[in-house]
Amino acid sequence: MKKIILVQINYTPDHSERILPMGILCVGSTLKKAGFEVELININEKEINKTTDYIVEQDPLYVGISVMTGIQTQHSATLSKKIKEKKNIPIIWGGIHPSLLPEQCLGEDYIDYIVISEGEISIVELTEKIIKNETPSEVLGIGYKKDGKPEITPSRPFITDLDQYRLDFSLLDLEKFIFPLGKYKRVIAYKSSRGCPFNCAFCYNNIFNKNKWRIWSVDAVVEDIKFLKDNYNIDAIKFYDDNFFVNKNRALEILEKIDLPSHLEIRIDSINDEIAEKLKKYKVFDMLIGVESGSDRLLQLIDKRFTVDKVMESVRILGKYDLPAAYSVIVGLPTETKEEFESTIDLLYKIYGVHPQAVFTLGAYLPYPGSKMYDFAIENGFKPPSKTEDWGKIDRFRKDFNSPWVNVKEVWRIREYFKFLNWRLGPLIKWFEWRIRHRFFGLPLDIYLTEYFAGLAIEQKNPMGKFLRKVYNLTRRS
Ligand code: B12
Repeated sequence: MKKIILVQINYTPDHSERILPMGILCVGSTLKKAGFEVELININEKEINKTTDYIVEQDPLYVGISVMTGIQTQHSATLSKKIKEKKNIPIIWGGIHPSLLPEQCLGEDYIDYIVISEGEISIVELTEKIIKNETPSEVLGIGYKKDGKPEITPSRPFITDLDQYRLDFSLLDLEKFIFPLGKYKRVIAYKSSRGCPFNCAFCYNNIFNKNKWRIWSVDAVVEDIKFLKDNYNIDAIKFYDDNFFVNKNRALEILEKIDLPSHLEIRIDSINDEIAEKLKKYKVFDMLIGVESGSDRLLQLIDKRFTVDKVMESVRILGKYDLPAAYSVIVGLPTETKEEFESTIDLLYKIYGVHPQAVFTLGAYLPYPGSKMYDFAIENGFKPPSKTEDWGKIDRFRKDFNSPWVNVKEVWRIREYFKFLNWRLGPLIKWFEWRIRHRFFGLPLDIYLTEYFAGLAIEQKNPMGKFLRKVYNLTRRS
């Protein structure tokens, strides 16, 4: 029988090719368990041509591609088209993008089937139908074409016992997915749960996960991580759960039992003294926290269920325990006023004042299909692409993203200046602080220079890079 090839295309500029491709690993694991031969290919955008030739030569039963909305959509469309130009191999798209826009995806000539939401069971049933050359109309949670028209089957209930669906790490060369992060040298990505019970209006969760939080048991998680520690010498874990702290006791039990430093996401309103003390004790070395906005009206609009006062209360606690955190905000929300935009910059600067370990990330709001705020965004001027590959422009990495509500280039500059605050570049820091305080974001020559020299120092490519690294280490210590 022909083998199955599963592909995920990552993007070199953000080094995402080092993050474990969990989507194809999940579905690949169940396909293998069901007895199919399956090969996983994780490539970057520069390897599309080479991979097309390889796939055509292998002539698999089908190619399954994991697709997120953004630049990955565009690259996945390119790969699919190139394969189809050379050979009519069936192409299946799975992952978040086809789950949110099934009809638009099936409208493309180069996509034959889509799998919606959780893929583990649907892909096995669909594979059996493809082998028998039967119409997959009874397979839940998929889309196919009938006389060239999209047909979507009823949705599939979520897996109730995720422990029955464990990852088969042998499908990948894990060494390729171990990356350095901060002072840790061998970090790997991992997800211990799916979904989130909250309802943030910009997030994919309410449609993709229907606000249902599902988990692997503590024992299963601890066993996986012990395996990674014993066999791959992992020195830290980066949890990619949508919301790791939904059940506080479970989260803390995992952190205690894995006995490894970790990076995780947590809601700011979960922070109190008791939690902060435990996070410190269990060696949490970084956290991504969405504080989203400095305006209570906008926090309400996006249904965050906390206020700016609550944010500051928790930030003070994190500062007191000296816990590193990256605070993320969204600017350019529909209906945001100039004052509200300013209040978000003020909030970040205030956090910087009370939490010295803080890092900041600031992004323009990008409407994602399926999120609660999507229709509101369209009513307020957002024009969604009508072709699948055009979703490639809806990406934070593209400066040509055209937000109706904010100047994306200015947002990028502000983000850079906040990033430099954290780099502690000696006396230069005063200059960046001045820029932020006076909202002077024009003539950003300093950004290009700082990025250039920082690049040299990080890569330590030549004597200049090594010298800069030394200077940087000295200024950090002082
Ligand atoms: C890791 C991650 C990344 C990594 C990905 C790197 C990598 N090598 O995988 C990086 C850092 C690159 C990244 C970047 C971005 N990300 Co991201 N990311 C995630 C994160 C945290 C985990 C994704 C994951 O691996 N999930 C685990 C797998 C198992 O779940 P899954 O992909 O859903 O897979 C299941 C099904 O979808 C399906 N399936 C998946 N693939 C396939 C393939 C086939 C063939 C089949 C049949 C089924 C199938 O079966 C799987 C098992 O049930 C999610 C949030 C989350 N907690 O899930 C956000 C998330 C996917 N990212 C998101 C966003 C917005 C972005 C960015 C735009 C960030 C930004 N704000 O600018 C960029 C865009 C990059 C791009 N488009 O190329 C959104 C997605 C919105 C959307 N509509 O796609 C999410 C949901 C976060 C959020 N809450 O908003 N991200």
